[in-house]
Amino acid sequence: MITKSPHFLLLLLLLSLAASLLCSPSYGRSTPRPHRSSSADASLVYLWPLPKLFRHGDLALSVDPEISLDLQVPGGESATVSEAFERYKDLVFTQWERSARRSSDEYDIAKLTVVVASADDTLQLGVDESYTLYVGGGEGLSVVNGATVEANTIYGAVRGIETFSQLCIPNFENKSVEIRKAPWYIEDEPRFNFRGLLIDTSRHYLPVNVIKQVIDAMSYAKLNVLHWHIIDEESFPLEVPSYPKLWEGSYSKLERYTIEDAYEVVEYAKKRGIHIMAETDVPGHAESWGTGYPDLWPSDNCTEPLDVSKNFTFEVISGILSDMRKIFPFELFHLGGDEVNTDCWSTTPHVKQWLEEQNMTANGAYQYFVLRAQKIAASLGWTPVNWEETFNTFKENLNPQTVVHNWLGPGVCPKAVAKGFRCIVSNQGVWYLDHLDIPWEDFYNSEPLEGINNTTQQKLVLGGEVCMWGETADTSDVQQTIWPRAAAAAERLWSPLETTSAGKLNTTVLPRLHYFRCLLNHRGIAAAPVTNRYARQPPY
Ligand code: CP6
Repeated sequence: MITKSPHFLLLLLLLSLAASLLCSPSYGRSTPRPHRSSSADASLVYLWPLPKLFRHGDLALSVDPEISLDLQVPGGESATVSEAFERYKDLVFTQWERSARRSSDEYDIAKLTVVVASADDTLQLGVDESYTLYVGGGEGLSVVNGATVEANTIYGAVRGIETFSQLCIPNFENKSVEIRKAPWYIEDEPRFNFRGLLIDTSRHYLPVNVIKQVIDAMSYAKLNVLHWHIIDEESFPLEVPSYPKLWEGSYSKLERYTIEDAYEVVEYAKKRGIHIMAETDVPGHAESWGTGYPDLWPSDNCTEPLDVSKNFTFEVISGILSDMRKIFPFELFHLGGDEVNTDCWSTTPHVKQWLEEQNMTANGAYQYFVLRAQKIAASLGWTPVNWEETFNTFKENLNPQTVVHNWLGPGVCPKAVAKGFRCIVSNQGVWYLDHLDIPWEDFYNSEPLEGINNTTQQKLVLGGEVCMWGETADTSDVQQTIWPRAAAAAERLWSPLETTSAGKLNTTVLPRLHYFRCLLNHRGIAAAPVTNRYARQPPY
C-alpha cells in the first residue's frame, strides 16, 4: 500500500528524472514517449552495420570485466590488436561492473581469443577486413566456453573486436555485462573497400582531438577512409616545410596543423584500420595559398584559379605534394579539380597572352593544369582522385588511372565505369551531411551501384563517401551533424545488398539505428537523435 508521502513524491521525481536521462534506444528527442523499462525488441539483432552472415541461439552469457586477450599471431605480438582490445574493454565495462567483479571462473566468457594469420600492418585499399566471430559456440553453435575472432589481417581482427563489443550489453539488474542470444556464429566482410567520410578543415578549423574523435566514431560504424579536405580558398591550415609561408593563409596561429599533427592523425587512424585520403584542391578552391605567396594569384582581382601560366605555381604544388607524401601513405591522393571558373584567366593580360602563345582555350588550360598536377602526384607514387567535373569536361583525355569522384547528383559513375575509370559515389542529393534536410533514410537507401548492371563495371566502383563540408559546421556541432546519418550510409557500404535493400526501414532498420546512435552517445560521441527531421519537417 503506497501513500502519497513527501518521500514518495521525491522518489517519483527522482525516478522520472532518471528515466528521462536514460538514453532509450527506441526514441529520438523529437518523438518523446513514456519511458518503458525495456525498449529493446528481443527479435532484433542490435548490430550496426549488420554482418554478412550470422546465426545465434537464445542464451545469456556473462562476460568478465577483466576479460583477457589470447592473441595468436605470427611473431606473437600486434600492438594494433592488443591496443584495440584494451580500448574496447574500456568502452564496454564501466566502474559499475568492475566494482562487482567476481572471480574469473564465475563468468561464461573470461577470455577473447584472437587468431590472426599475419602480423603485417600494411594498410592499403582493399586490405582484407574479413573476420569470423564465435561466441560460446563453434560453427554448429554448440555451447563451449569463450569467444574467438579469426581474421586474415590485423585490420580484420579490429573489425571483429568491434562487433564483439557491440554484442556486449550491460545488465543493470546484476551489475554485469552479458552477451544475449548466444551462442553466436558470425562471418563478415565489407561489400565495398572504400567507405568514406569527408571533413573540411579549411572553412572551419577542427582541432586534432576533434578529428581523432571523428575517427573513433568511424571505427564504430566500420567506415574506413577519412577524406581530409585540409585546404580550400578560405584557409590554409597545414604546415608545408618547402613553402613555409603557405600557412600564413590560416585563420590564426592556433588554427594550424604542424607536420607532426598531421602525422599523428594518420597514425591514430591506422591503428583503427582507417586510411587518410588527403586533398589538395587545384586549380580552383585555392585562394588562401596566395596569402603567403601572392604570385600564385593571376592578379589582385583574379585570385582564383591559381595562375596556370607560371612555372612557380607547379613548383609550389610539387613542394606541397612532396611534403605531404612523407605524411600520407595511402595510395589515393585527391587533387580536387571541381568548380573551376576560368573566366578571369582570359581577362588577365599575362595569362591571356600565355594562353595565346600556347594556343590553348581557357578550358584547355584547365585540362593542362589538372593533368600536370596529376603527373606530380603520380611521380610521387600516388593514384590521383579528381572531382567529377574533370571527367565531365575532359572525357577520354583524363589519365585512365584517375579515380572519378562523383558529387553532382546521380549518373556520373555509370558513365565513368563504362569508360573504364574507377569511381567513388558522393551524390550531393543524398550523401551531403551539411544538407541538414536530407533524412537518414536517403543516406541509407542510396545505392552506389545504381544504374550499373555489368559486373566488370560494378567492380570499378570503389565505394562511397559521405561529405561533411565545413561552411556551416565547426567543433560545436560537427559530430551531431555527421552522426547518426553517416552511419546509415556506413551500413549501405558494409552490409550485403540483400540486407540493405530489403526495405522495412521503420521496423527492422530504424530500431537498430536508434540503438547504434545510443551506443555512440554511450561512447562519448555527440550523435543526434535519429528522428530529427532537421528542416524538412512540417511546416517547411
Ligand atoms: N568545396 C569544395 C565545397 C563544395 C565542393 N568543393 C561543395 C559544393 C556544393 C555543395 C557542397 C559542397 N564546399 N572544394 C564541391 C565538391 Cl552543395
